[in-house]
Amino acid sequence: MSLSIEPLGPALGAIVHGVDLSEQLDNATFDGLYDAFNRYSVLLLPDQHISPEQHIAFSRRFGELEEHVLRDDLLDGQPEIYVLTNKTENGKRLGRPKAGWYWHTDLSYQANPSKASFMYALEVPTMGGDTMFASTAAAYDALSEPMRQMIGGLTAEHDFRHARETFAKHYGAEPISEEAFKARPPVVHPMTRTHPETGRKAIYVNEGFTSRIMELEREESIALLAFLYRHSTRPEFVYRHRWSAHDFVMWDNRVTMHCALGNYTEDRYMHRTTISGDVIE
Ligand SMILES: O=C(O)CCC(=O)C(=O)O
Repeated sequence: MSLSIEPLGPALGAIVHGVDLSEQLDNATFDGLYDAFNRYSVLLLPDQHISPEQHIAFSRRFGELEEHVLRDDLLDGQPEIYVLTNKTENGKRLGRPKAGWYWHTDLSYQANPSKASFMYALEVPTMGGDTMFASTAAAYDALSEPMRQMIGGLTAEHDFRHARETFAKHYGAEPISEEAFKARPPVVHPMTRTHPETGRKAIYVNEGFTSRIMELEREESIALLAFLYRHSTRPEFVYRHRWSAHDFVMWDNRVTMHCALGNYTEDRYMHRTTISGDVIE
C-alpha cells in the first residue's frame, strides 16, 4: 500500500489515502501511518469497510484495548467495541446515546488515561452530528511562559461523576449507573503532559471530567479552568469533522480533546475502540 497524507488544518488533522484497513498493513505502511498519527493527532481514513474483528485487530497494533466502564454499551460478544448511537431496537437501546456531548479527553478520569480512540462510522445523519477536535498541544504552545510555568506546577482532579454535572448543565439529566462511578473513583493528574513519543507538551484538563485544581482556592480553580477551556478550543486549534458513512477516525488522547455535537435527529451509529495509555508522569 502507498500512503498519501494531506493536512486538514493548521493545528491538527490529516486525511490519509492509500490504506485499506480490511487488509493486514505491511510494516512500512503501518510505520508511516503511526508517524502521521503522532504528527497530526487526528487522522481520517475514509471509505473503510471493516468488521468489528478487523477494527479490533488494527487497534491492537497501537496497544492494549480498554473495555469501557459503561458495560451496557459494549458490542455483544466484542467488549472491546464501545457502541455510540441514538438507535434502539425493540425498545432497547443499541449503545450509548449522547456520548461526549461536551469537550473531553477519553478516560482522563482513570489513573492511566487512554492513549488513543478509533471510531468507525457505520451510519451517519444527513446533517449534524459532527465531532470537533482541539489540539491541546497547539493551545499549550500559544500560552505565555508565565502561564506555562504556573500550570506546569499544578495538578487537577478528574472525576467521571463530573461528566454528569457538565452534561446536566448543558442538556439535562444523563443516566450513568452508580456502579460505573464506583468503578472509577476520582484521580489526580498534572495539568500539563508531555507526549511520550514526540516530546510535545500539552494542556491536560477538560470540561467533561476535570473537577478542580488541587492547589488553588475554589474560585481561582473555576476561573483558571474556564480560561483554559476557552483558550484550548479557540477556532485555530480546532478541526471539525463532518462524518460520512465508513469514515474511520483515529485521535490521540494525549494531545487532543473532542466534543460530539448533538444537533441531529436521524440515526447515527458508531463503533469505537479505546487504546490503553500510561500513567501520566
Ligand atoms: O460520537 C462522537 O462523535 C464522539 C463521541 C465521543 O465523545 C467519544 O467517543 O469519546
